[in-house]
Amino acid sequence: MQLVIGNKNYSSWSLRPWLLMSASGLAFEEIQESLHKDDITRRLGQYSPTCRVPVLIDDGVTVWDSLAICEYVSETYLDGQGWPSDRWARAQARAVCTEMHSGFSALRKEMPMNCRARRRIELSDAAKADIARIDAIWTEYSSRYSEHGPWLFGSFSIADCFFAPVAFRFLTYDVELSDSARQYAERLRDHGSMQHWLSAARDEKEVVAEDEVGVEA
Ligand SMILES: N[C@@H](CCC(=O)N[C@@H](CS)C(=O)NCC(=O)O)C(=O)O
Repeated sequence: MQLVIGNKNYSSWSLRPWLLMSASGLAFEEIQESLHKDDITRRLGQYSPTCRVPVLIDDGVTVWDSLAICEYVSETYLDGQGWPSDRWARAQARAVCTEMHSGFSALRKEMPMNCRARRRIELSDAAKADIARIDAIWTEYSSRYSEHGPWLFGSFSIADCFFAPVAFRFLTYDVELSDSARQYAERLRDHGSMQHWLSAARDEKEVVAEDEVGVEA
């Protein structure tokens, strides 16, 4: 099984399925493609019709899009354990993932993932509203399911993977959070697989200018 990803420092969508697969102990080969604009459509187009990463290649089948990959991996290799086992928790986990997948555009645009950097930026009201909503999600679910484990829905799930890039963003741009949301972000960043990703991101030398925003903090 191969997972095509972008630069670890910048590729927020790649981090999601990579984290699920890594945290679950699955064996897979990483193929890394630069997100530098040079020839990007051809390079990424070798793997997916969308010319985007991540892409999973398994047994001759190609799956593109981070959520579709996580669903496939959970169903094929984790006996469905990528999602919470309780039906209500599972529905809510899917709801927050799809909210993340299709929303938070101000946060995404103004705060590109840039794991190794520490920056100061001015945020729009829309980005502040996105942060407040994420804080509310992290606070609500990490407390509601706390007796089942330390993650958003108790056990580690796809929902944690979907918010993992945001945890890195909040560190990069030094975003202030409520105590419970900050504690959840710290737990996520301290996860062994997240630390592996971060250390590889720090070792990367390439700079993708579009994703470098703000002033050095
Ligand atoms: N909805 C897609 C988004 C994938 C995406 O936008 N990936 C970015 C990298 S993080 C990309 O491939 N960008 C290439 C480009 O913009 O040309 C997913 O969930 O996988």
